[in-house]
Formats: sequence, structure tokens, C-alpha cells
Amino acid sequence: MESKNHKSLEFLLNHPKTDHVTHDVNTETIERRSFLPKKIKLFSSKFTNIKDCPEYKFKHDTEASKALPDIINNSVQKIVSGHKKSESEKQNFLKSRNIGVVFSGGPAPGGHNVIAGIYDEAKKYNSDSRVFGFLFGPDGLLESKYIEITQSLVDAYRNIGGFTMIKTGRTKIDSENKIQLALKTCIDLELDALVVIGGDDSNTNAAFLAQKFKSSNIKVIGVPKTIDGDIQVRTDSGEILCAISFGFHTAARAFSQNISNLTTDASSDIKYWHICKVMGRVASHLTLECAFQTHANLVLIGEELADYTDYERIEKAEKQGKIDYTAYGITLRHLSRMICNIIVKRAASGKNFGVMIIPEGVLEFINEIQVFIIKLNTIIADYNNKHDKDFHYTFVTLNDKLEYLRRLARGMTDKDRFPIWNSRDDDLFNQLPSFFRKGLLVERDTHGNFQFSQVQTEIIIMDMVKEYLDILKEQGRYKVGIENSYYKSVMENANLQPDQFAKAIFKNPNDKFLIVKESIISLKTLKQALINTDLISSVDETPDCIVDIYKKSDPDFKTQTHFYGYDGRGSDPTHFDCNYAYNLGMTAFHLIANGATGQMAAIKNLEKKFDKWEPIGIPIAKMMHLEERKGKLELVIEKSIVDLNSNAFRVFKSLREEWLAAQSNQDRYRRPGPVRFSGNAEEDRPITLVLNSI
Ligand code: FBP
Repeated sequence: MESKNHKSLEFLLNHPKTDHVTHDVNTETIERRSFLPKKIKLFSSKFTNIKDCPEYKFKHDTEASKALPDIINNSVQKIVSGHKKSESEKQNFLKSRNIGVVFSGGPAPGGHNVIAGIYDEAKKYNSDSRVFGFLFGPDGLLESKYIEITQSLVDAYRNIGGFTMIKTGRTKIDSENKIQLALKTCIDLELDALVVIGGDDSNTNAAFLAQKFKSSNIKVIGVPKTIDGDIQVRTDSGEILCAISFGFHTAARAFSQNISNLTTDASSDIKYWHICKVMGRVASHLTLECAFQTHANLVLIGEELADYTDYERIEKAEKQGKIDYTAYGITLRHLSRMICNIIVKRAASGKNFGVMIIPEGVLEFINEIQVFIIKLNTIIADYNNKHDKDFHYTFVTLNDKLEYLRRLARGMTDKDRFPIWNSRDDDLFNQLPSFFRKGLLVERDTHGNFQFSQVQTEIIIMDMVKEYLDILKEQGRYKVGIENSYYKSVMENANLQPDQFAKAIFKNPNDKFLIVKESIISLKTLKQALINTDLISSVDETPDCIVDIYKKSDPDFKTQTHFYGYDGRGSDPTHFDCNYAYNLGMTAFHLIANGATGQMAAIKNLEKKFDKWEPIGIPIAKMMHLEERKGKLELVIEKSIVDLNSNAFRVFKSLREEWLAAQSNQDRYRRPGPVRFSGNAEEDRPITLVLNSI
């Protein structure tokens, strides 16, 4: 029946309140757009200069000298005040410029602010300067697809996440033909400079473009972008030049808010272990930051697992006068057992729930899996080199791929076989669950990287954990601890002697948390224990309250798995990333305006307070080393992984027992709250950076 107050749809749709609450642009967006990031003081100077700093030294690769002869001798360049500029230098600085920008690789919060920083500075020094954005990543550069970036476009995206303004892509500019196409686009647009906003592989691309564009006098500057946080630059003497890429802080904070919410839910409902896989293709930086942000109970750091040594095994072998070569580096089996022990320990203190963080790239650090990845990479690269067709195009289904591998291992003739894939490899590989084999055979990305985000690592690990926990349960070693005071009150309410029964049931009757004896693994064995100690006779029933206590001690291991990656990548940036990315954009402009090329814009002292931040250019060519990609050695920027000697890791290591709360202590969960761009509650930089700056 229609209510008396029923309004017509037309009235509703035209109502200003409807318009206000359903509008695409809400208050948060309006506030974000109008927020002014902080500006490094130097950028308020009338002019700037760049100062070469040869005192910052790097050991560079000889291959890089050969491939990048025109930029290999670049020094670190500091942006300094330009008050000493000559008149002609001033005129040159102020000239009108065309600058192209391109996003490359996965989105990272803050990208739009890099563009805003470039745009604002370009227009500030000459309003005739123009900024062009290439569409869909490097493809836009190759196909000459671009838009001119206007004031209204920049204003619509200030402090807003994603790379939506011009989109992104993962195309690699890896052939002379592609370089020439990119060069032609830049020449046709009369570009003075191109800014490549990307990760390690994209900055590698930027260096090659800088080399090739040099004779056309088009500058190329890179900007360190990636949520993974694996672009970190130090000099040979260990001085930090770039502490982290932009986007890292926001992604970590976005993941942490979700993880923190799970710690709240888990400790309220006390029935689930939440297994959170967190992005980061290889390095565990994001996971480490999430650990500090949330104090989750169990956090795996891939880099630490690779460093694992099984001393028990070594000792055992030594006693037999042997060396156990398998004692170095963790196996999946060992890892799952380690996780089980931790779950069992927490359960013993009454907490059969918790939150665990697994880094997306953990498999990279597990020797047995890494060997498979390398072998499969080589096989796929070999196939692609020999044939005109791509491996994944020829072998579409998992069965096709497995059949090809089988032929390599068991081929009739030497020609059919492949030396690195023998029947043992094939057998071991086929013992893995099919979804895992499928993941390991997934197509590599354009840069030849293994796509860890496509593998359900958390499921693989947790399946093994569940299997082993079942065994521990059958052996009576996995029990939920019962709080002694609770036990006593239940027994006293039932008029039973707690102490007498405790001795029969528990292995530690005087402790705060009581653990049911290992021999009691069913109601039948429970009853038997009571009969054996003359507490009941064989015709009696086990008292109800004891049955209840037993049931409470009998664990049910229930998990919920979560993957945090794309959501955090798309988050609006934190205050730190708003400021950082904006200043990176301005740094890129000042490098260009002072004639730099082949440099990556960076902020030195980022790990310190804002007033210590210094804009610099880092020579990309000097950051390169040779790495195996698609079966070939290629020059790329070295990814930085978690340093086990860093302050952050050492602090994490000493606090994690507390966070595990496996004794009778309380959980120590931390609530980082939502991603914010302003407000007193907002932290000024990532926790790992603060620790590393001590
Ligand atoms: P970038 O290195 O390009 O910044 O991308 C990082 C990342 O988000 C990784 O954390 C993740 O493994 C990968 O991209 C996912 O790739 P895709 O977007 O192709 O699924």
C-alpha cells in the first residue's frame, strides 16, 4: 500500500538532497582536490641549479658502461638554489618546454601528484609550457596516443589515487624498433623531455631511452613508483639516497586497515585464523610495514626464510661425520610445520584464532620452488627462442604444458630432451596440486618477471598447515588451553573437586592455561582417564561439565583467506604520499630545466622529517646490474629486498614474540586507522622508515 508521504520519483530525483548524496564528487574528493601538499622550500626559489656530487659513489656494471656510454658517467645531482645563474642560464631555465609523462607498470597512490608537481612547476616558470600525458602506459608512446594535460584535468586529480587520468600499461620498450617509434612520437610532439613514472623495470627503460634520445636532445627522467617499495638506493658507503618509492606507504596503510579490522573481528569472534596475503612481487617490504602497523600475530618475511638454517639437521649430520646440504634454506614442508607449531602454541594459551600475514612473493625465497621457477623460465625462454610462436600460445591448457614438460624429461631421443628437466623434476612437479602447477606455468610479464600475484600461495601453504595440524590433533599435541580460573568455577558450580579432576585430565594442572593430556583425544579416552584415576566407574557417565571442558579444548582449525593488493594500489594517497609524489614531480621538472637526463628524481632524507628533505637526481645507469630475464642475462635495476640487518627488521624480530601472544599475555594489536591525507592523527612517514632513520 502506498504511504501517505510517498513522493513521486521525479520529485525525489530532482531533490537537492538526492543530488548531493548521489553525486560522483563527494566531500572527501572535494577536500582532497583542494589540499595543497607541502613544498620543499627550495622550490620556492626564483631559479634552481643542479650540483654534481661525485662524492656519492657506486660500483657500476661494466655491461652498463657499454650499453649506456652517454649516461654512465652521470653523478648524483643535488638541486640547489639558482641565484648564481648567468643571464643566459636564466633565459634557458625559463624557456617554454613541452614535457611528456607516462605511467608504466602497476598503479601506485600518488601518481597524479607527480603529474601535478611537473605541471605546476612547468606553468609557474613559463605559462606557455605544455605537458602531454601518454595514454595506456608505454603503448601511448609507441602509438602516439596522448592528451594534453590541462589545469582543470590536473585539478580534478590532485591527491587522488590510481593512474586513471592517463591509465597505465606494462609494455616494455625492448627493441630498436620500439625505441625508434617512441623517439618519433617525442620528436613529432617537439618534446624537450619525457618523464617515465615507473618501477625498477620502467626506470631501466628510462635509462635506455635517455641513452637513445640523447642525440636528439630529448631528456629522459625516471620517477620511483611502486607499492612494492623495492626501489631503494644506497651509495657504496651505505648512504641512503632513496629510502622508498611513492605509493608504498599508502598501500601498506590500506592493507593494514583491513588487516587491523580482521584482528578486531578475530579477537571478538575467537574462531578464525585469518590468512592475509599481501602484495609485493618479490620483496617483503609491504608485509614488514603491515606488521608494524597492525602487530598481527604471525608475519612471514620471505627474505628471512631464505636465510633459514636448520641447525638440528646440521648437528645430526655432523654426528654421523656428514654434511647436510639440505639444511640451508627453508622448504615448504618445514615452513608449514613452523606455522603449525606457532598455531599450536597460541592455542595452548587459549587463543585458537589469530591473524597471519604472508608476503605475496614468499615462494621466491623457498629454494625448492625457486628452482622450479628458474627451470621453467629457462624452458619457456628456450622454446620462444627456437620457435616462431610463444610457448603459452602453443600450449594453451595446463595439460598441453605438462605434456610438453613430460616429453622434455622422457623424450625418446636426445633432441627431444632438455638437460635441466629430468624425470625426477617432472615427477616432483607433478606431485604439486594442479592449481599450483598452473600458477608456476603462468605467462611471465612483459619484463620476464614471474607473476606471483597469479599464484594462490596462501592456499598452498595453508593446505599443508591443515594437513599437519590434523596429525598433531590425532597425536593429542594440538589443544586449546582452558583458563584455570574458568575451569575451577565450572567445576565448583557442578559440585566437583577441581583439583582431583585436574590431575586426571590436564598435563599442567597448576598453570594458568590447562592443557588436556596428549593421551586424551576423544570422549572415550577422556572417560577412560577418569576411570583409571577412580574418579568415576565404568557404568557412570562422564560429568557434563567435563565433557563441555573437553569440547572447548578440542580445536577446530578454521581459516579465512584474504588477498590484499589491487585494493591498496587503488587507494587515495596518504599525507606522506601526497607530499612525496608532489615533490618528486617538482624534482623531475627542476632536473629537466637544468638539463639533466638519465637520472631518477628522488628525495634524499625522506626517512627524516619533512624539513630535511632534499631533491636530487640519481644516475639510473649506475644502479643497473645483470639479471636473468626470460632465460637471458639483461641489464636491469636491482630490486632491493628486506635487509635482515636493518633497524626495522631487527626491531620486528625482537617484538614478534609479544605480538604472537602465545604465552598467557594479551594480544597487542595496533589500530592504524584509515588512510588519511590530513589531520593530527596522521603519521608523517612509514614506520619502517622511521626505524631505519634511527
Ligand atoms: P609495479 O612493480 O609495476 O609497481 O607493480 C607491483 C605489483 O603491484 C606487485 O605488487 C604485484 O605482484 C604485481 O604488480 C601485479 O601485477 P599485475 O598488475 O600485472 O597483476
